[in-house]
Amino acid sequence: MNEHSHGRLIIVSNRVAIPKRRGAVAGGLAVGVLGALREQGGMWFGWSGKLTDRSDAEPEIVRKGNIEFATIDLNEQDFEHYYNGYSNKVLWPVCHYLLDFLIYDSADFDGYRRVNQAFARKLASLLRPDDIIWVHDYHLIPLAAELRSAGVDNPIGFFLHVPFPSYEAFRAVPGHEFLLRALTAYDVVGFHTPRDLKAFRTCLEEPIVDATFIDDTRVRVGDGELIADVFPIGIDVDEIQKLSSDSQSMKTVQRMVSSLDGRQLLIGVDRLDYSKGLKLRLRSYERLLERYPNAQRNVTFIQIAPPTRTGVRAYDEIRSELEQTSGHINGRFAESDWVPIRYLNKGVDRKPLMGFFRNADVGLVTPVRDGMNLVAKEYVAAQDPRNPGMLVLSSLTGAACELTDAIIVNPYDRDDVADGIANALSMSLDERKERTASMIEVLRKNDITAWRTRFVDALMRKRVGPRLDA
Ligand code: ADQ
Repeated sequence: MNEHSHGRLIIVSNRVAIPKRRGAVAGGLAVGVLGALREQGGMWFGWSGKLTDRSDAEPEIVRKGNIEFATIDLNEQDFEHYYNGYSNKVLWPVCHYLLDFLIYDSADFDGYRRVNQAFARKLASLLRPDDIIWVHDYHLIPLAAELRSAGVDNPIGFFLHVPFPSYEAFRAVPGHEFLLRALTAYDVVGFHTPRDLKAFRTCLEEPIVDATFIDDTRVRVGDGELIADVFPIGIDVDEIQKLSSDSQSMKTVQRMVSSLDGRQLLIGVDRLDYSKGLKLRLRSYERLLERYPNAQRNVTFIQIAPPTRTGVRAYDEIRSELEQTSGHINGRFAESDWVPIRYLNKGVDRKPLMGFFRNADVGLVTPVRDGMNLVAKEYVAAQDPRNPGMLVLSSLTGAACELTDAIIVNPYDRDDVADGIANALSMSLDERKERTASMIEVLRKNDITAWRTRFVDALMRKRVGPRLDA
């Protein structure tokens, strides 16, 4: 615990994940944030997941242990514009450098601003003077500016879970000047990797905001000061190791293993999202079967990808594309006693999932762009240290900045990925052990506690710094 840890930690994110039962599937953000709140105590504020035709609903507050969950319902139209619209059809694709997926409507931008204003208004009434506020992700960029206009003077930090695009991509966003100015209303702005921070600096150099760099992480903005720094998100290594070894006695895990019939297993686990490079991954696997005929009959690829953001057209399309591609590959290579791809269009609970990871000879993590990618980290942590599998990791993920001992591949190059998989499948036990041990060391150093402690400490320093002297 750090020296300034009095006062509540207020987490704000689009969606609040109230834990219902143990082992339920959670997104990357939820896993990280719950860990932070349990340690520090405080409140998690955001959308309830429910839609309403009203727009004046009061927050509903539920307490569980040392955490209060304060949720608001969103007006159906607002949600469509703010979430499906500006957040996921503009910001998500641009942050992932996938500009072809950008679909803009000015009504979406209006909705995005409206929902941020509503979040600020409703949150402001729940705040106490010694709270520190930590805002998460691209849905809520304008929140600090809105809170400041509502008179909130507390330290406010922002963490971006997706990549930050360099100015050449960012300027394609209608409203990017507004977003950039809004980002400078925070006290601390955090990214996963040095590359994201560098990209953010390319935006601050533009004459949109009046920003001067004092050093690597401190930026003077007008007469205030902003910290922009790197805080790589991590995992709870011990928790994953325990889940993964405990899961070996589970029926689901044992049935999966015995169904392999001694074949080597490749595993991919992602939300069904075009940034995850799933179609290219299937094509790379097809290339493996072509180039390394020995792999035929001797490997099984399980891809687990539950649908998300249904109702956004690009997401519905990718779903049917993947069904087609996996069907095509299975049709081309399957035998009466072997199917090359098992494609599961649903989520799996956390414990058996870690058990699947432990039994997989190769973890395939090949997004065309990813802020961090926690699956890569979980896969490595879940391995049996006596006989670990190997991670094949896209160079375009944040995780590749840290897990340099994985087999790093370019997800756009199917030959490179196929060779990477073949290399992983045939790697000696000594080399696998050595690489895994050094990756585990990195995972422990930058674990989930380090992530939240470093961010919260940076934010706390703002409270004891100039703000109190003023
Ligand atoms: P996501 O894009 O959701 O997160 P990721 O980092 O891989 O991606 O986190 C996903 C989490 O959900 C992991 O804990 C994983 O185990 C779980 N999960 C994913 N698919 C699953 C499935 N099919 N079944 C069960 N569980 C599944 C965003 C950013 C990332 C960033 C995180 C955290 O896009 O780049 O790493 O936030 O900052």
